[in-house]
Amino acid sequence: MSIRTWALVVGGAAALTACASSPSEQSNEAPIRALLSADVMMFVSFDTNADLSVSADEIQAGIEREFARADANHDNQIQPIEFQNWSTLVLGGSALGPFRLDFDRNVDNVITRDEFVTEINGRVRDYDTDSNGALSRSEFVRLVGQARPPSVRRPMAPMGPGGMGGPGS
Ligand SMILES: [Ca+2]
Ligand SMILES: [Ca+2]
Ligand SMILES: [Ca+2]
Repeated sequence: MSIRTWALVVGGAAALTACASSPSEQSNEAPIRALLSADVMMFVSFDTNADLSVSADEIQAGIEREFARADANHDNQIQPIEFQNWSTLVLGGSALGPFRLDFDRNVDNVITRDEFVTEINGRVRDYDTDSNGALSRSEFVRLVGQARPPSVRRPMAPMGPGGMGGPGS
């Protein structure tokens, strides 16, 4: 699939997400499958060995790489302007999410390393439907009716055992 086509799929998914709250309306039709969040573009870029699977190691390395990319002034926090720049580069803009407040859970206007790691690992768990710790391409494609709106996140929980934790875990 060309990049152009792929972008259209993502754009279409954004439009469809708006009506995703009524799965019953789709009951007489084939399920709609789509990419639902711009974070897919980032996760695909984590596949450094190009085996089409994003392994746990690749995810950890990718999170570190993206945090470093975002933290342009190297103060170990992502300020709003830094997030905006990062979002434009990595997520293709701020239209699709994940959004800054998805990361900044305590709404103190900065995204700490822990907040960044926690949010991305949470997204990994959401995508990892077979819970094998790696993400395959098919796991990024969802039924629209199963979509979790980007702004609704489960409360931040302590990193669980076996979680792909941050540098301190
Ligand atoms: Ca890989
Ligand atoms: Ca910073
Ligand atoms: Ca914060």
